[in-house]
Amino acid sequence: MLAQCWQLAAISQDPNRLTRPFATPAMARANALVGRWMREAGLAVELDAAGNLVGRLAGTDPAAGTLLLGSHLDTVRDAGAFDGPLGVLCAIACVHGLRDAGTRLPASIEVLGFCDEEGLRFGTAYLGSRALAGDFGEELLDLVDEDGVSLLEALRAFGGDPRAIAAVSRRDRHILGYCEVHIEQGPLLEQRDLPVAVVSAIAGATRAEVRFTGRAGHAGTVPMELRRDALCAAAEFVSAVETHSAQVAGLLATVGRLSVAPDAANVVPGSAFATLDVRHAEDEIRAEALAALLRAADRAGERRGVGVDWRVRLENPAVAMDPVLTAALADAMAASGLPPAGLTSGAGHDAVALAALTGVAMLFVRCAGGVSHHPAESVAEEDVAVALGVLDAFVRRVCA
Ligand code: HGY
Ligand code: MN
Ligand code: MN
Repeated sequence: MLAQCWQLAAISQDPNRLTRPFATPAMARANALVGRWMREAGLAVELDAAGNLVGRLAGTDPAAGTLLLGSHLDTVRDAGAFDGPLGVLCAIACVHGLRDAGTRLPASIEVLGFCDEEGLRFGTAYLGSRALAGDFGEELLDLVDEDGVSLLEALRAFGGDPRAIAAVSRRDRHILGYCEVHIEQGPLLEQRDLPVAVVSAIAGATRAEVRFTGRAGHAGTVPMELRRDALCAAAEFVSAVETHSAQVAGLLATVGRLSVAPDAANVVPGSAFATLDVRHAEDEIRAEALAALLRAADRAGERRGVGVDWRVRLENPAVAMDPVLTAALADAMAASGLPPAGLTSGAGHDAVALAALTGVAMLFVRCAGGVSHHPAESVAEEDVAVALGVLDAFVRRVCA
C-alpha cells in the first residue's frame, strides 16, 4: 500500500513536485491507476458526474444499506504522498482483504476517491463530497480557475457531467455511514507514541479572500506620504493575522497566498490579493476572529488610502463525529489491543461535507513529525498495518 502511495505520488501536473488539482490530466491518470487497483480488489468502478472515482461492492442483502469508505485523490501544491491517497488505498485494501478471506457481508460498500477536497483549483473545497451529500450548488459551476476555465468546462473536459451532478446525491439511499482513514497531519500521536486514534470532532473553518486596491506609481518619484501602497496595507494585515492568532487560544489563522500587481521592482504596488484561512474548534470564536481580522484589513487600508474588499469562499462549522460509528471504531481498536485514544482534527476532511448526509467517523494514523501539505509527509508501515486491522474489524462490525 505504501508503494502504491508513492507510485500515485509520481502522478503530478508539475515536473518536480506533487500537485494534482481537480479535473486535470494528472487527476485522470491517477483515477486510471486507482481504478485499476479498485478492480483488482473486486470493486465495480465508475467516474461519477462530479468527477469522483467510485468503487462498488454489492452486499448479500440489498436491504442492508451501504457503507461509504475512502478519502480524496486531489492534492495541494507541492504535496505529500499520503494526505488523501492513504485513506483511499486503505479502503481498497480492506475490500481486497474481505475478498481474499472469502467474506461476503450483507451491506454494500462504496469506496470513494473524492475529486476535490483541497480546493486548490477553484478556491473552494469538498466539491466531490458535497455532490454525494446533495449540497453541490449550481452556482459552483460558474467558478473559474486562474486560467479563466469554468468549473463547468473543466468538469465536461474531464468526463464528468455538470447536468447530472444532482443524481450523484446519496440522500435517497440507505447509507450506514462514512468512515475515512487519514494521516493525523499533526504531532500528537507521535508525542503519545500511538499508531492510530479515533477523531472526536473536526474544527470549523473559514476561507476568505481579501483584495487591497491602492494606486500603482513610479518607485523613484512618488513621495512616501503620497503613496497608496496596496502591498504595505496587505503586509500590515498579514502581520495582524499572526499577532491576533497568538493571542486567542486554539485559534489558527493563515495567509497562504499573497499576490501583488503589477509586480515590478520599480513600481509601487497598486493592488494586492491575500487569502485568509481561519480555524477554531468553537464556531463563535472563529466568527469573532474572522470579524476582527477583516477589521484589521480595513484599518490597514484606511491608513493608506487603500481600498479593501473581501469575500468568504467557504464556511464550515465544526463537525462532531457520529457517536455510534466512532464507538464501533473504538471497539475495533480495543479488539486490536490498542488503548482508547481520541483527537480533534484541525484539518478539514471530506467527512465535513458528508456529515450533512450521514454519520461520519475518522481514524487518524501517526505521521512523521506531524508533517503534512509538504513532500516530507510520511507514515510507518506498521502503523498503516494497524489502521488496516482496525478498519477491517470496523467494516465487519458495521456491515454485518
Ligand atoms: O485545509 C484542510 O484542512 C484540508 O487539508 N483540506
Ligand atoms: Mn486530506
Ligand atoms: Mn490536505
